[in-house]
Amino acid sequence: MNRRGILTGAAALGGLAVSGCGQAAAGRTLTACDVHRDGYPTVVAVKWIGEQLSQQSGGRLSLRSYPSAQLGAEDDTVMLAQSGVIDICRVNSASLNNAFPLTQVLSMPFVIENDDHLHAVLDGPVGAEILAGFEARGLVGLAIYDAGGRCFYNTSRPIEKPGDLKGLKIRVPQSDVFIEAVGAMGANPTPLTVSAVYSSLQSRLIDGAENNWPTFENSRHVEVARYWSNTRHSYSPEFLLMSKRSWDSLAPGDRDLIASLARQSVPVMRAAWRTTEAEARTKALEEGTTPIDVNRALFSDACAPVVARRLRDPSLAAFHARIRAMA
Ligand code: BDP
Repeated sequence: MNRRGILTGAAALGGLAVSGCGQAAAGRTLTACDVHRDGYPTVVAVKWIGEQLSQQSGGRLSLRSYPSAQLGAEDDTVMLAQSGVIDICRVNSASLNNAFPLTQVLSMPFVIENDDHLHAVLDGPVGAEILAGFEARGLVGLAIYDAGGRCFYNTSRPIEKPGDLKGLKIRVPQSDVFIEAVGAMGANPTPLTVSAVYSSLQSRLIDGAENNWPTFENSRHVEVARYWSNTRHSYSPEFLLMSKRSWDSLAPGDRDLIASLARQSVPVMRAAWRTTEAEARTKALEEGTTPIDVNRALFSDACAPVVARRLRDPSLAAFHARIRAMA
């Protein structure tokens, strides 16, 4: 992690903790962070949890949300949560892939077919087992949220088949799964934080990226990258994680309340997601995005060898088989 980033985030929270001391008798304020701006469905869902938490605890517990990457990039905030500096972080599965291998199965290319398939997987035992896996590593898995299907977009030309990506520098999250998959589909994968994508597209450091409609439109990548290819190559979902240290410091009844609110926030998030995704798509098309239909099977075939290599890990293979059986 960037040391300056840790210090800035920790200093901001240190200030909060000091002011929080004065409120000790009044209650406890949990910190929650997100890289997306206020109004994005993940931020909406976590704020909903906060409102319910204040109400249902009679003001003893509350939640303060830090959107727009104020507390750092996603992998940094995961470490801050593990060490108890941040209480709750919302991050994409991609930023967990390297450190928490089980999450790879949800980020892999072409493992999930569509939203219904994603929901069946996340709402069933697979989702629960993956969430439970964080406990041994200083975190508590609270919920998994939608992130839609990720697609390629670029500044240069229509991408219809994997070969068209050849020579293009495509930004990917800092995840080996994404680096391998995007490379297998023909592009030069370029790992960067999501906050760096807009300026990197503008300066032509990269030719494109891959993400969902809301990130493309909300983060204004739409202004620079005109060609959108409907690959939906990954449904890499969002994780809501709590610091195990914070969790352990709460009374059992308060833990149950947070766990239950996190579960109830899933339909809240999905409702916001459906509207936001549709609106983002409409706005992007109005702003001049050229949508390109693709044959998904060609992209999936290109990824097959890298998926097969990952599935040499028997625990990943077992999860992958269960997920595919639900497709
Ligand atoms: C978005 C996720 C966000 C990730 C971003 C990325 O919501 O958490 O940071 O993708 O590509 O879809 O890094």
